Amino acid sequence: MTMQRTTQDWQAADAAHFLHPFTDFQGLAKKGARIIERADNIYLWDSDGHKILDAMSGLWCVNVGYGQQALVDAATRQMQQLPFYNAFFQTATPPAIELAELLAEVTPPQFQHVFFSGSGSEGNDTVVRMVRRYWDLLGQPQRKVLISRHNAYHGSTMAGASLGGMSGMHAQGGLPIPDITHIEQPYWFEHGKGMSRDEFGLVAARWLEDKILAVGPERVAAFIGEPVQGAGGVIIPPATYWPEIQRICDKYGVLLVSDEVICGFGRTGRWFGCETLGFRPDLMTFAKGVTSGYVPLGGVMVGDRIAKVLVEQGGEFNHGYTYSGHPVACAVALANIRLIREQRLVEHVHDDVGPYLAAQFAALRDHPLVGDAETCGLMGAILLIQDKAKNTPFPESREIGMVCRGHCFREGLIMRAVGDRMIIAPPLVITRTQIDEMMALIRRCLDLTLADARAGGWLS
Ligand code: PXG
Repeated sequence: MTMQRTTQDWQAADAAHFLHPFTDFQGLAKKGARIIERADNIYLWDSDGHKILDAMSGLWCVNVGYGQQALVDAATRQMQQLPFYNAFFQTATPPAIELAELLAEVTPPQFQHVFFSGSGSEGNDTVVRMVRRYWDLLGQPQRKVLISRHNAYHGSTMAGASLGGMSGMHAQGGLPIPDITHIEQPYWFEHGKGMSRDEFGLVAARWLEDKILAVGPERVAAFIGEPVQGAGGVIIPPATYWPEIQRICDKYGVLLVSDEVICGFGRTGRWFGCETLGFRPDLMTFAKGVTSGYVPLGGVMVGDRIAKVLVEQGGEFNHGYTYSGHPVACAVALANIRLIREQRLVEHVHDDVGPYLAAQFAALRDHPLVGDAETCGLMGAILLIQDKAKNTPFPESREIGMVCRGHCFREGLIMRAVGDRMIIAPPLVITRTQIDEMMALIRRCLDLTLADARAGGWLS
């Protein structure tokens, strides 16, 4: 029998041994980690018994919510029958084959093939290897350059972090790796002053054309982007942006890669973000929502243009992971995707809770701290602003987002802060009543933050 440990016991053991991702180790050791012990539906409970509404779906992944027995049963059955076998040496397992088949069904029609990885970062490493291999096979080995965007997030491996546009990540580890370059993000609030959103969308997309011409079109292999940037702060591009990106990629023969790690599996109100934002990628990275995070799984959907070359001209592709097509992960993904279908969760987001959340967010714009509030499906961002009339942001040193996030934690709500943007991405199973509950918490936390700002004289 294990001894019941207190929160302090957990925190001490955690500080002594566990190096957390993206964490100031010493700072956390002083403060003590928050220990999450159990979950159900859209709620978490910490080790002190506090109930918390998880408006971030774990880390953008628990699309079907917590406690779905069908996923647990699928994992249990598969672990009993065959917990592991690899897919390397001309072998395969039934769950991996069935999942490949089902993914071909739910993804856009150009996708009939999948390459499995264990995570989104690994998936993006596969993307880099695969697009360069594709151009090698076509006799254009000089096409090595991948273009991405500032403030993008594509993972934390060497290739993932290089594709990402987070300068703090590049600074640690000598990144980006060669032949990866970035353009500015399509963030209207920051870069689109004086333009309508639609005008700005075209301007931002044409930064890609400028970059292709600067690099030399014969050297550009691919462009990669998240349909809506997630970790960067839920940056929703203007409707004109992605169709123009598509046109430019087509014009120069550049491959188009959609990183669907967050946007995939219903998050935006369609199965994949590229369907909502209106473009037709050649490759799609996925992870997170494919299993609703119950077990790790990622991969890359490979469009027909590339699959044909890899299959017919390929020879051996010297790339793969021990857990490519892990049978337990694939069994859970199958149960998860079937559940999304049976419960019509994509339609639920598209027709019901997505529009409902959009209306609630629009109403937040009246709040004195809110400069903008926007959503795409079940992703949302609230921009906190110092002076609404003059559109002045808070000084960075104020860390207004962190102040608001502190209130959220205390009030029992998980809402993330990315700079001055407060972001949410709740589980797709959320109901209208639960959205009302979440919005009441959000308003309360905004009011508490406003009270701090007034008391501190931060409003100018
Ligand atoms: N692409 C995108 C678009 C992501 O959001 C990855 C790739 C990497 O996936 P893995 O499975 O390797 O983590 C992600 C991951 C945040 C946050 O702070 C977001 C992610 C991961 C960690 C933190 O919002 N997204």
